Amino acid sequence: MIGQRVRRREDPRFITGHGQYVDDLDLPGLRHITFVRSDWAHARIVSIDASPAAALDGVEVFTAADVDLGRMTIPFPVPVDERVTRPYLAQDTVRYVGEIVALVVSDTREQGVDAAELVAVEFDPLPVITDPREALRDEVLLFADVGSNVILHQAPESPDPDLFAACEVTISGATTSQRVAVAPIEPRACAARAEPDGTLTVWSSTQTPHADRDGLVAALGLEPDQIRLIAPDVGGGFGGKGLGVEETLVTWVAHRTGQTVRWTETRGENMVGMGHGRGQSVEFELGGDRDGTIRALRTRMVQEVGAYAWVGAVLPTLTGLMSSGVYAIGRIETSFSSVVTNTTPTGAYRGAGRPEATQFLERAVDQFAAELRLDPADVRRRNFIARDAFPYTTATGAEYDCGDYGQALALALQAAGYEDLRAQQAARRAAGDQSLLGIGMAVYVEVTNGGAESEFGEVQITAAGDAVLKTGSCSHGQGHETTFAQIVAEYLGMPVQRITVIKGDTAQVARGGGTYGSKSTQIGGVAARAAAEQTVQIAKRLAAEQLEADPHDMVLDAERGRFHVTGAPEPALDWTGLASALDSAGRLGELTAQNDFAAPKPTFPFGAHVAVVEVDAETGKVALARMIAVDDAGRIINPMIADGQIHGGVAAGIAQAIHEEMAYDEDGNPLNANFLAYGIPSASEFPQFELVRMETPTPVNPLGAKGIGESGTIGSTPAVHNAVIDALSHLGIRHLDMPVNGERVWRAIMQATVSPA
Ligand code: MCN
Repeated sequence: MIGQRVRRREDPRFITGHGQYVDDLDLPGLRHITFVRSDWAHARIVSIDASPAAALDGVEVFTAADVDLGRMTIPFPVPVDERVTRPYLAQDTVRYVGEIVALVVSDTREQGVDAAELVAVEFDPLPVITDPREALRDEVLLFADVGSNVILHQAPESPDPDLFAACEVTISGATTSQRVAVAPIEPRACAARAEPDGTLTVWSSTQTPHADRDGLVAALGLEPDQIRLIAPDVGGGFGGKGLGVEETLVTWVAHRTGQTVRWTETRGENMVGMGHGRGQSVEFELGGDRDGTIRALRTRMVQEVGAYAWVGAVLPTLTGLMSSGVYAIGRIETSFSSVVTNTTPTGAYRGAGRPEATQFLERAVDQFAAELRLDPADVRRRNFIARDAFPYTTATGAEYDCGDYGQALALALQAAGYEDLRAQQAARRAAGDQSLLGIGMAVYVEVTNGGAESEFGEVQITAAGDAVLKTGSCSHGQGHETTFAQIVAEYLGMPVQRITVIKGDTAQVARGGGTYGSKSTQIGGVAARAAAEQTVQIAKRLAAEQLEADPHDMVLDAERGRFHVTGAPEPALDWTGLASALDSAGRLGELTAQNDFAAPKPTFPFGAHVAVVEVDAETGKVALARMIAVDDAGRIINPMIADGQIHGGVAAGIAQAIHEEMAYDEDGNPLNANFLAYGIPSASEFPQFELVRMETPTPVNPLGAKGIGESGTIGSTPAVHNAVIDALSHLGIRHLDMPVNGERVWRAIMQATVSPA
């Protein structure tokens, strides 16, 4: 089963409208929660008058004064001053448009919207700061008592003033990985019900049910068995779904009032309320020899945190770790400052910290090649970490497991027809063609299961001889109901159809880390495999009892799912027969196994992306003509699903390069917090992606699998970015910010100093 293109088993449910999302749940006595959010980016709250709203029939209003929750904790330890963490409801100051000021409980959603409009908040505006580089100057402070907007800073203890002393050529430049919206098609939603026995049932559109349950019990001062948290179908998370202030407040209301309540985000609310992605700028210096050998790199990163410390604050640590990319660079110094501004807090978004590294490094390598007048592919090849150098530790301390970066680039360039494309480019330039051809490449390595976490899996055989897998991973679009069933099927010797995958319910799955960091297959999948193997061992012993044979002689014929003595296919017992015999004897419970797989290390997927663009010299419009992607995630469980993951990731990466940006005006008003103004692309904006298979199994886990969920996002952005600048390189253009399209490109062409001739 492993390696087969099995169709996603979950899709018939989704495409026929039978998915069950939080907002679909039919909950008796349900009341609705509406949040009153600030439309000021920075202001003192002078007063809140909730009485007109509370006068409406059945409406209750809660403000900070009513809620005894303290401050929201970040899901993992982040060394920041507690004063920069977020209060659940704004207390005396709001610090971004979208911050929650009050919450309304009502019988209907419509009444909630009306009531929210009646909550009268008097604001006294304060100076606003939205630009992180200006925020660095600390002229306008978000937290006066803290005294600085820089909430986290890391730099080498003793920076080397001679880092580039041995370099013949040193270039410097900058990239900005602009702020983007996570924009899952199902916005966030949470429902909570107070049960008669005093416990709570919570349904949440989340990636991490067990961690959310733990966060909720900590916030409410309860015990783990007092909250059951269920993630039903989840319509995309992309790194951004987990326990936030809203889910905690919804649960608090149910706990406090004994009611059943639900909140479902609107799109406009999602665009300002859900943590934004990226928001990092990098200044770099890269030096080396005239032949293209890279010797030293220095980066200074500025990370936008938004108004309160959240996951975004620590993303530069991952960027720093991955700064060497696929290259053997002898000396690297990185530093970063994470700064608060009057904007939505930033958090994880597909790639989370690693795309930023590839984005600056692949620009820097192109710039270095341009300076030396060398082919960018040649410069890359000269500097790759050799395929026989693994395991390899970079100058930043990342321990790469395995890779073959030269082969990935070779496959991508071959599929693209690189030499031919360069010839076409030269011909168009010579002919003065208005459609400028650009070829961009990016070779990347990223880290998945970066925290070397563990995961839980449990296999149970049912009375009918089918299997149930309970996994701590929490698929929210990735197709685990198919791929994890394939893994279990492989080791049980059972058809995929006979395996049910249960996830996302703390009452049914003993423990779990959830799904993020593209870690599920390499830990959850491995735990599932181990639990299946253990179940087979138990089954051999139990089948031997039934067949009156020596357990050491028993084998499983995995093709047919039957147990028999080695070398003697009859008598045999299949799963159905064994389960039925054990069930009759009241011993079915023995046919089960649990496993916690603790990964010894992270894994490092890699690949090469090539983009071909056409830029209209008169308008600056960028059209992506071709996108070639080689993504190596070790051994692939299901190539069809892996391809789908690459498609989604590549689409998101291209979108950042040429379409998307969350923009604010100088007063901190979001300018495009809806799908009319925000450039979220649809399939019609993309060419057919050209995927090339490459599999280098990792030695880190017995499946040989690395993560694939984020890879597409990582190589594609700089490949497209490089392609657009490559199209304009003959005009002397060496730098353009993303999203690189339209007016920005047109202006650069207008201001270009080099004539095409
Ligand atoms: N897979 C495989 N062979 C491999 C690796 C993975 O067949 N060597 C399959 C897996 O079994 C799984 C899928 O590909 O069905 C993704 O697996 P994996 O790379 O292990 O990643 P996770 O399941 O942990 O998913 C997380 C990752 C992340 S971090 C983001 S963000 C993201 C992504 O997945 N968000 C997504 N893909 C998404 N896809 C959808 N539809 N929706 C999201 O929100």
